[in-house]
Amino acid sequence: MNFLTKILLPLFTILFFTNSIFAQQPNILLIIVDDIGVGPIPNYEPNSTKANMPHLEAMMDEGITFDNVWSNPVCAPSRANMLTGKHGFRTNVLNATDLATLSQDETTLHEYIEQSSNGTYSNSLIGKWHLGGTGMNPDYDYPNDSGIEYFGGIMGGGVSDYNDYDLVINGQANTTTDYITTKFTDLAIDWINDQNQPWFCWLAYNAAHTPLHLPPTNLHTQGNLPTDATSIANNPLPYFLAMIESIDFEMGRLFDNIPPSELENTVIIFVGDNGTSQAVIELPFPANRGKGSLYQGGVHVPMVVSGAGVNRANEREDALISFSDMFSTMVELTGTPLSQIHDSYSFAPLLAAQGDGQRDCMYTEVSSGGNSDGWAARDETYKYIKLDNGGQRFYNLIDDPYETDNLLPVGTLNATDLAAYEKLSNHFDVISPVSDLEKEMIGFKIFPNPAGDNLFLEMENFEKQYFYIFDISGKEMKRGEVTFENETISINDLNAGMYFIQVGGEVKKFVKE
Ligand SMILES: [Ca+2]
Repeated sequence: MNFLTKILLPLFTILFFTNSIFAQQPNILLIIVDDIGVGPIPNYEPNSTKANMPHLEAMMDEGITFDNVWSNPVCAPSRANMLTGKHGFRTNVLNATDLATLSQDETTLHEYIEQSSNGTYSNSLIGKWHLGGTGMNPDYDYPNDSGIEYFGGIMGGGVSDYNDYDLVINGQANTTTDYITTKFTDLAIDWINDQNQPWFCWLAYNAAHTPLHLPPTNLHTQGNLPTDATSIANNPLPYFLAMIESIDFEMGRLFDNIPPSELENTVIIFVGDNGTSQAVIELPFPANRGKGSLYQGGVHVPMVVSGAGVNRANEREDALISFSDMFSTMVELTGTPLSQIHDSYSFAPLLAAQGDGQRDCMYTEVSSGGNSDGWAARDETYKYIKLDNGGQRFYNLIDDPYETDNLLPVGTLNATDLAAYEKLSNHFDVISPVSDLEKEMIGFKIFPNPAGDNLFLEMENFEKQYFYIFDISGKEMKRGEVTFENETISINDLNAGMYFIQVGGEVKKFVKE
């Protein structure tokens, strides 16, 4: 690095990430795919059968391919992690059943961006929701009531038929027979082209979740396969690959339908929500170590980032990235500095320039009621798994990336292995209490909620600072100094409705009655 870039690069980084006036506020397109681990994705180890993905490979050529991204083992907890920046044991979204409901008390990424950008950004969630409102008496407003401005998609974890399903658009459900991957793309194209301000689009394809099937012929390269259930069950892999290819085809159509100047100002993130499922995962991942498991086949997922502000063409990045890190990263990309919040550490600086990631350790968990339940932690080299049934596993992922050689029992570990074991096996105890750093970030409580004429603010770590109250459009309604640990804020001049209060880096939602 020469003298000039040494001086200019930090300056540029500061301007880019702290002052949105200097950066044209980029649009953000977050593409989430379902049940696709690293195996079938081009340019990832292992070298198993690959889907044909020219549009993703073009993203790889222009951007960064991440090698150490960890999701949760199943869908809903992964989505909750991204949407809140918190691990599942804090939000209680730990499995993928209808009970995996995200409380509306949580501040979602969409709400946070709406507020932190003062309403500059519009937002949408298109495709799979799977975080509440399903069950016997479905609540089709649940996504919108969770802070999503525009919702168009499916409420639950999947559909029984990709050509026949209930599509919900902003609270209205209608049976739809358009091929679902194409339909979600159409909704995204329409919504993006309707925006006249910076936008954040969360596009969650339901492919390649079961049921495995053959997509329309023009969307894939797997040929004219038989479509009866027996043929699919006997040889499921090409159907899985065809479904992945249909996503890539539709991604290409989406990019082609965003005006070039708009696309140039868009950050595009492609990420898998959990590992490949048992029916189609290939060796060296054993079948019982795919989706649902804490092994690498369940949680090691592909991520590629390209577009506006991504200055590292055709590079690979081995920083440890946890799904919760999406939250602060997305917020930083919209121009608000947020290096860390909850369990979320921003990797936005890595998009602009090479550097060290923020993490030396990461965590994942699942609680689906089976023998695979438990948690896992890893650092750059080692991985520890703690099963709820008491079982423990400990691997060196550099020497043994497919976890074939359990280094335990403890008595057989060498000194280096033992130090790592002690650190990782304590990881849950380290993160489960509120950390000191987090106390600074989650510095206050509010009550009652809903509130009447007064809102009471209780500071946990008192220091003199300002509070700000915004309405749902992001308009500042009130500000003042917090001078005591217990502050009473008069809100009798606010109309009834939903508001946000911000103190320091933390935002909470409340309702004025
Ligand atoms: Ca999934």
